[in-house]
Amino acid sequence: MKFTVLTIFPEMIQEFCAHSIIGRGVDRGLISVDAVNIRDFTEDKHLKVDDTPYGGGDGMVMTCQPIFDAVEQVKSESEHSPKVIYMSPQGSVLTQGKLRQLAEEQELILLCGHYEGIDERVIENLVDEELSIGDYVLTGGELAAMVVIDGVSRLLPGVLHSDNSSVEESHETGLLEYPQYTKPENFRGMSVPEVLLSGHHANIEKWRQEQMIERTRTKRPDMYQRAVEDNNSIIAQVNARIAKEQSRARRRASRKDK
Ligand code: 4G4
Repeated sequence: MKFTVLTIFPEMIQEFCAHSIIGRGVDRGLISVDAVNIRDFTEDKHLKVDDTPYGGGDGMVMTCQPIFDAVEQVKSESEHSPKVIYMSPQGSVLTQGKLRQLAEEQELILLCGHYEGIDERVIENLVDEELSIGDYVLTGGELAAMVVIDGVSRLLPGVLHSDNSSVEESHETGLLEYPQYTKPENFRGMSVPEVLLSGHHANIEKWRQEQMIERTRTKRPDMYQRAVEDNNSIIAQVNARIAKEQSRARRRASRKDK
């Protein structure tokens, strides 16, 4: 997967992509990230990339010329006719499903805005998709682009470890992940749930499923509601088990009565 990021702060992108799992993916040749400086394309003699808004108002707007030239140059050098994605608060909100969709592409151009945003003619004529990482405002699109690079990259084969289908869980199941613990068994008097130390795999699995449901219900009621409506298989499994245990308990109680 190749990401080309159009930005006035290429160092932010380069720095981010040199580290951790993304950095390793780059080193292994699984990801490539090209941070292109929009300012390198300006024809303005003072290297300006912004101007005052028509109609008046606060702040500055990024101008068409350097962005059109940058996008045209990047596209002309590519064999894959990459989609241009504009990171903006006006975009559709990013989801795990959208990341999975983007991970199918061979190359993406991520356009980062600053100031009050970009001249609308860029959005109308160059941008294929407007994406937001959430309903809040940032000073620039770079952090949002880094979120996309990170979220897409971890879905690519070989970036995390051998099989990333297993790491996809929480959003594949439509539920939150179960809690995790590691050594030591006792830290400042806080212990690890007994069942996890038992080695009883069926009970551990049961406990984890119950935790996923309970956590989702309390921490993300919106997500839980969706899961119930979608006949979530884990919820169905746990409910069936509870029903079975209850009917067994009732039979035991009625035997004692006789
Ligand atoms: C486009 C228009 C993305 C881009 C205006 C970018 C939040 C997100 C920007 C702006 C961004 C997001 C300067 C307000 C850059 N903020 N939620 N800022 N602003 O994905």
